Amino acid sequence: MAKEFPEGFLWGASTAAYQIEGAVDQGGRGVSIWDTFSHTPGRTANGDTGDVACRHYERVGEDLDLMAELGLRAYRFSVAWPRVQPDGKGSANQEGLDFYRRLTAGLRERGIVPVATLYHWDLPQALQDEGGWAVRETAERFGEYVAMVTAALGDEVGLWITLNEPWCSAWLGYAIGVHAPGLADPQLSMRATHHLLLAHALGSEVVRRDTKVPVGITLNLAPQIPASDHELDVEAARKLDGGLNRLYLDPLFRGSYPADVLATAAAAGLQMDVARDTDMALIGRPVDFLGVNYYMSHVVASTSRLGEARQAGYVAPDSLLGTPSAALGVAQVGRPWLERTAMGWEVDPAGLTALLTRLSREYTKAPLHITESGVAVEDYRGPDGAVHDPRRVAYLEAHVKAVRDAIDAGVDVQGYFVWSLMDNFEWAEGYSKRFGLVWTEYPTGERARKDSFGWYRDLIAANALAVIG
Ligand code: IFM
Repeated sequence: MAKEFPEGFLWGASTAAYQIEGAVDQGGRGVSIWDTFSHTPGRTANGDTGDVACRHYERVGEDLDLMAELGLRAYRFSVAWPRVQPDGKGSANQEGLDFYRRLTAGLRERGIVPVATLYHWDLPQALQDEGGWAVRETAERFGEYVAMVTAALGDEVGLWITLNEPWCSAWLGYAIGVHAPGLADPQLSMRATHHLLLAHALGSEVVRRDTKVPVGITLNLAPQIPASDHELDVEAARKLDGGLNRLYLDPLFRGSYPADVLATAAAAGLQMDVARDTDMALIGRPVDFLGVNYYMSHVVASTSRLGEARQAGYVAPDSLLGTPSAALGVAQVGRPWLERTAMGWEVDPAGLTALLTRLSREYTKAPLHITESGVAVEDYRGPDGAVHDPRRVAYLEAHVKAVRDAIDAGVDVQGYFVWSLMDNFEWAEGYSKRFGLVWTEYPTGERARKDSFGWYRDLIAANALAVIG
């Protein structure tokens, strides 16, 4: 039985500039923190960099045609700040803006709504040299950069997204150090968190001033499920929910940082010491929509109850010594009965329905867009050139169904964007992980449609899931 989606539902696919464009030294582009990071020995798998990536900068016409063939209603891309403003300050680089003008015009000609993310992790290196997101000036510079982009693209874009996944920028970049700029100082992550949220607020003001287009932010959110209903496990899950989800949702939708998260941070010697009261009012201004990137949920146990968690069938790490989790007294435990992706992430479509209903119940009635959902699979291209990826089709089908369940429960979900249109540079994992509907042949950049491409094309054409189990 087919189940239809609301008319006008935005079926899309997502990418990000550094992951696909390549051409890092063309068109007047400046150096980004990811150029520096990926060129530092030992930082990425196989020493991979985004220098060439998918050659999207040169193959943009072919990619637009692929999107049209797929029947996409929307395409989410990101604008590379160092292409537009090579040093993160000073005048705009018209050649960089022209690239995004051509891309946006090409989308419109094909009837595809452009959805533009203004920051997807590629900070100009020159701003990093002055402190990056750990300093307030970067948020102020972001507002100026946004004005350059809106002056060029303005109302041609259908949805503006200020930031992609600020948690990753702040914590993977400044505390855990596995993303650019590769620092290991959690106090800087606290400051980066605040300045990223401030940048979102300042950037949103500019979009509102210069366009009539809806503006929002994209967060990576993941339910943290207690391993049992014991109060210690419930408390452990609440701690991780605080650090990953509420640290961003509360300021955006309630205008303040959650008190329990600040208290946990303070106990670890970390302070939110750069937030000004006037900032919070700005950050808490309503968004027009919220972008949700969903890949997984986690089960969380108190470290004092790992034995009980094992007895209940969870897989618990043998030693947490020296990990941030140990300091917090919490541990994420595995569910061996769940499928895992090539990234090692547990597959839990029901977690998406739970997340969407929670957002609507606790945080916002603004429209939600799933701005990323997808899976890395160990794809293989056969001698005939075909890529059969039934696991990706099953994954996407289950997650689209989970979205449909949320809509049935009354949640206003207006779009679903597959991560990703094509295989690309998966950050610290380099080119070793493939998320695409389209296979990228490295390093030539040749494209090949995977089976999931045909599956998604048919879904979009029908605006319905063929079978609802
Ligand atoms: O590739 C990333 C993307 O850049 C941000 N969200 C998660 C994806 C998969 O890891």
